[in-house]
Amino acid sequence: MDSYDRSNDTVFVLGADGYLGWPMALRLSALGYRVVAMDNLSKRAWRAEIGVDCLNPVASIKRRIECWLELTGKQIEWHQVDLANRAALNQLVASYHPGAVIHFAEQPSAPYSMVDSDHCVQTYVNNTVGTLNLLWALKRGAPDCHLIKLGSMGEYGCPNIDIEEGWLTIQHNGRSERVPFPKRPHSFYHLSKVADSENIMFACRVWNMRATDLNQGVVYGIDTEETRLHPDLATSFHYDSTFGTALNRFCVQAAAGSPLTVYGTGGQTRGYLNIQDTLACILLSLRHRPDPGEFRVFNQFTEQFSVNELAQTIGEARRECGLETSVVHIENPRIEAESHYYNAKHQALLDLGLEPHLLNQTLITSLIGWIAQYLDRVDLSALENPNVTWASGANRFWARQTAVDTLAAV
Ligand code: USQ
Repeated sequence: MDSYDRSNDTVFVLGADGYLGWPMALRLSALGYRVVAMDNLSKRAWRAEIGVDCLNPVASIKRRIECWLELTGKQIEWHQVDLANRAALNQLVASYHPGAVIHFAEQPSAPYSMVDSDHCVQTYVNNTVGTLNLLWALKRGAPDCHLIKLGSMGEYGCPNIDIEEGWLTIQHNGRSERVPFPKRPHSFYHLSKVADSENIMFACRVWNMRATDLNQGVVYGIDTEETRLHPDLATSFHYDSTFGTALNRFCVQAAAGSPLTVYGTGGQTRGYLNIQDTLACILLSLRHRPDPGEFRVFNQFTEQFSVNELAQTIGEARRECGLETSVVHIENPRIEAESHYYNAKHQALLDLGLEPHLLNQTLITSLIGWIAQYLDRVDLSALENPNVTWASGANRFWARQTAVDTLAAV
């Protein structure tokens, strides 16, 4: 691992219009990196497809960048590009020679990938082909570049043994080998991330590339130092059952006075982290590069909770404010273990200096306070039962699709 602090280097942020990509682009720009932001804006189209907007109004990417320039005098260079477009990608890599690429540009929702065969294939192609195109473009135009790829803790699934950080040493017939930790993911979305991990590992092995695969847990929160400077710099906050993640969604349900929708018995345990720690982890990875040929894996989360524990913590935070929250256990739309062993290691980023922002009642109360200002934008039906089930394989966003079609026709 070499230490790396060339903050005048060019860094690509792929998926820069998303929940995490946008705050990351701002943070890097604030620190003085030359930031080249790219996105194909597909998340905005998927949002229109499911028919539920973000909780907060989200400025266009052009307005976001303009607002950042007005406030700070700092420029973020912008390219609307799809990673499926190999020629465009090759050209961008060849002309900028990035020192690092941070790759968020994937379809991020497990339920979306389980809607039907069309959504599954779309997710798989978007994620894996995009990453393959990126690997080939880097091999050709910037072979020394550090690829930082957002993977997922869900790639591992819930094995009955401790989850290591990427690797496992096994003994077999008297011999020993260090192998990638076995993966048993929760959805086709997570499977697409497993395929990415394999492809990146292969590229490091055969082309001597350097990469960090960040197996990230469920991210929550909204505020970063930069996004709070102006409403047009805010990141997008999803609360629907397709793109909203558990804790963010529960906080909106609590703010709206709706019951927290625990799927099944609620023993499902996952790793969680604050959005501020996402930025910190990626910066630590950026500043401590792997060696050429090294495929490095970090488990990127700070705490683990069951869904029941999350609901309970939110209930306690509300009680502190004199408010009551109810919880409803609904039939689990996913096929996943609801009671299982879970102990995932997450030491590597702490060793690099991560100082976690842990979940507490003050944080939940402040998040709910932020949510409250947008309650008139909440689509209450999106807080209720999810409309994608793992078993069906023929789900549709029917109810809301009609509304979007009508809008499109106006
Ligand atoms: N869950 C509920 N009620 C809800 C929503 C979710 O009980 O209203 C449960 C789910 O069944 C699941 C757990 O909460 O057991 C987490 O679900 P989630 O929707 O918050 O997260 P998930 O689908 O796993 O995916 C999210 C992000 C994904 C990221 C992943 C990290 O969408 O991009 O990769 O978190 S991880 O969970 O570690 O795989």
